[in-house]
Amino acid sequence: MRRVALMATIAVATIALIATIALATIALKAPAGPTLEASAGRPKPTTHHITIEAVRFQPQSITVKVGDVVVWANKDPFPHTATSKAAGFDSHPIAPDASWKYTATKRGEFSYVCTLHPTMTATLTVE
Ligand SMILES: [Cu+2]
Repeated sequence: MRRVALMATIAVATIALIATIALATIALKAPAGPTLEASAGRPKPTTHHITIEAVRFQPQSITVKVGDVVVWANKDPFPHTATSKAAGFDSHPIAPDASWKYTATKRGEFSYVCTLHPTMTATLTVE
């Protein structure tokens, strides 16, 4: 009889151990869910396109969010720049048919010009 009781105790202990391992495995896998949700909740950066054509920036005024990307594409047959008047950004000359990409990291309203054609003005607002 004692032997049977011992066998039963071992069986119960084994089942308890297996259950503990199974629960620990589930618990270890659990953090994957909340991590994915957190990255999905973050807003995705948007890319905004500005065309430089006929010695003009189009659109003249644009508002973007911090982290967004702004791309200036030069469609004229000569170079242009997109240079903020205050400290912010400077494309340096963008060749014909080339483009320049800027990630808007700084908040504010940036008036900018083409340093090669100072009558070309526009505004980039980063909020
Ligand atoms: Cu220009």
